[in-house]
Order: sequence, then structure tokens, then C-alpha cells
Amino acid sequence: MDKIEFLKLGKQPIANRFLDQGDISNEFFYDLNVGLDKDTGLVTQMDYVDAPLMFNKEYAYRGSMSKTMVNHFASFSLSVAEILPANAKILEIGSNDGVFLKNWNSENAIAVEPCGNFAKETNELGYKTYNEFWTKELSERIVEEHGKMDFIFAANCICHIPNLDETFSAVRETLNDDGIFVFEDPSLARMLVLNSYDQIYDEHPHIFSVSALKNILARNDLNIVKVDELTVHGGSNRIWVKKSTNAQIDPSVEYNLDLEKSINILDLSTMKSFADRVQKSKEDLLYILNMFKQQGKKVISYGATSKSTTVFNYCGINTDFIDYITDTTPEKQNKVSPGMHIPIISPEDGFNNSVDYAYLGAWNFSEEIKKKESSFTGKFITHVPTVRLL
Ligand code: DWN
Repeated sequence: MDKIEFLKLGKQPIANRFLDQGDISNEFFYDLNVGLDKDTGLVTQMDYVDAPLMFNKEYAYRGSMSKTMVNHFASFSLSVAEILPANAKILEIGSNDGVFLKNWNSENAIAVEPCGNFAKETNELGYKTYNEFWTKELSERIVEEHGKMDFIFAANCICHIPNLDETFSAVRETLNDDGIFVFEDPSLARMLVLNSYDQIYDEHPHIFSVSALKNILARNDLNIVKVDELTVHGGSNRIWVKKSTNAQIDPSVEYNLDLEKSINILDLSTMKSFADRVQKSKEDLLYILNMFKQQGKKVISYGATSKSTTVFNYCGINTDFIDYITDTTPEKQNKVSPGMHIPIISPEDGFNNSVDYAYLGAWNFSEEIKKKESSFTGKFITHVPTVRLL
């Protein structure tokens, strides 16, 4: 790839590696620099972190920790089941803790999941789960063992894979001629509008525009036939793909390509002005956190997210500013956050009305959280789309 760098997010740790105090001294850091691929317009990191450093048997992120996501995959599964043949063969790439898979019959649905802890869980639930990374070699083995698939799904997974050409060509070879491939990932257009630069961390080597994806899919003989704009994860696109060149194309494809053209999504100048806004967001966030510190306020963070790893390490936000983070995920509790080493505790132990301000690490679930925490007398802080109190 011929990339031009436009954004530097500083030294960053592994975003989902929550540490015991004893592991702090040998923590891995890398330079998080982001660029634009001249050939395809793909927004992508300048260098990629080795996948096994991020995705392994200690992976901490559980998709099922949010009701929003559980409901999201349940309703999507219902609507897909209506358009698939009975007993359609389903493959999920990147099945995490089974939050999508559990909506399907284990006789027809198989999965690929490189994180050993989660592959074990879904295998135990009866879903054949290959505990491997998605590669051409694995896809050939799957076709040999199960035949070709009617539906291949990947949520918040394809943008995690550096080599998109191998990924897409392997999907193509695994899909039936009239099969459907659907994947959903954060949308570059939404990231630009929301200034949500925290969508970028080690696990997200790319942030997708429909325009760049069209270019990369086309050179792998795949066509985008529909785009659904989703609100989840701070604004995602669900991309529907088919092999057939005469498949019917939904107007949503042209609509999204036009929309992206109108904001010059493939241009370096667009990315450079985004980089300026990212710098401003950092200054504004540090300004209010410094102010609360001087006022002696109690400030915590809500949700130990990958996104907040980027924000805290880019801005240098540590325990001088944030007392602790609360998170519902058992695997994250009683550990410290990556890089800045802020303690993480359960909401039962740490979220109460002694807190003056709670930074929303999980701003993408702000509606769910505000509803759940309606008796909170303090205020939430967000940096999306600008630094402000909610
Ligand atoms: O692609 C990815 C996305 C989908 O998920 C990953 N590579 C990793 C992960 O990113 P994230 O950590 O930024 O995701 P979330 O879904 O924003 O994380 C929410 C976190 O907040 C979870 O650790 C659970 C926690 N949480 C909480 O403590 N209370 C969430 C809710 C809704 C709550 O009420």
C-alpha cells in the first residue's frame, strides 16, 4: 500500500489488555499513526500491531455486556432468517462470546474466533468454532468440511484484519454463488462528523468508507449490493455483498457513495482537517479535567473501553485526573487500564452519588447508560462530537 500519514495518536498500548499491577513494567507500546492509501482511499494505520498480541485467550471484550448489542443482533438475525432458505448454512467470522451466533441453530451455524477463551465458550454451547484467524487456508478447510455457505457474517471484525484482499477473496471462495456476505464496522463518515478519533486503536487497523470498500471489494470480484446505516458503536455501516455481477443494487449504495463524495472522504485535505479537530478535542478535554481537578471534584470514567485507551493515552489522562474506571465486565475488574494504569472496579463498588463527573468511555451507549443511571446526581462528560457535559 502506498500510504500518506495524516494523524499521529502517540505511543499506545494494547487497547484491550487490562493489566495486573505486576504486569505494568513489561507493557508493550507502539506508535499509533494513521494514513490514507493513495490507491483505494482506505484510511489505515501506517504499521499494524501483530494480531496474536491483541487477539488471544485473554481477550477481554464481551459483546454481550450491552443490552443494545444483544438486541441489535437478535433483531438482525430475525430479519435475515426471513430471506434465507430453510436450514441455510451460516458462518460467522469473529464470533466473540456468541452474541450473534446464539440466535441461530447450532446445527447450521459455525464460527471462526481467534480468541481462545471465547472459542471455547461457543464450542461448549455446541457451535463448531475454529479457534483460528480467518485465512485463505482456513477457508479452504471449512469448505472441505462443511461445503459452501449461504450466509457469511462478521460484526466489528473485518476492520480488525490488516490483509483485506486475502480476507475478501477467502470469503468469495467460501460463499455459494447466490450467497450473501454481510459485515458491519464503524463508519469513517460518522467518525469524521462526530470527531470520534477514539475509534482508532490497535484493533482497528482500518476505518471504512463505503467508497474505499467498493474499490477493494471490486478487485476481489465482490459487489456491494446494499448499505444499512446503523447507530451502534457510534455509527456503523452494514455492508451487504454478493458475488454475482447482475445482482440487484439497492439505492442505499449510490446514496452513501454520493454522501461520502459530498464530504470529500477520499481526499487527504479532509483527513488533515480531521487531524486538526482531534488536536483541539485533546486540548478541550484536558482543559475541563484540569479545571475539575483544581476544584477538587471527584472524576471517574464509565466503561473501560478500547476507545478510552486511545483517548487517555493520546491526552495523557491518568490517575491525576481520573480516580478510577467502572466497568461491568468481570475480566476487566480489579485490573488497571492499558498504558495509563487507572484502576478498574465494578459499577456496584464505584458508581454512586459521591461522583461529581463521569467521563463516558462508552459514549456509544450513552442512551442505555443514562437510562440505567437515571438517579445519578453528577454529570457525564463526553468528547463526542465536542467536549461537553451531558
Ligand atoms: O470492535 C470492537 C468493538 C465493537 O468493541 C472491539 N475491537 C473492541 C470493543 O471496543 P470498545 O471496548 O470500545 O467497545 P464498547 O462496546 O464501547 O465497550 C463498552 C464497555 O463498557 C464494555 O467493557 C462494557 C462496559 N459497559 C459498562 O460498564 N456499563 C457498557 C455498558 C453499556 C454499561 O452500562
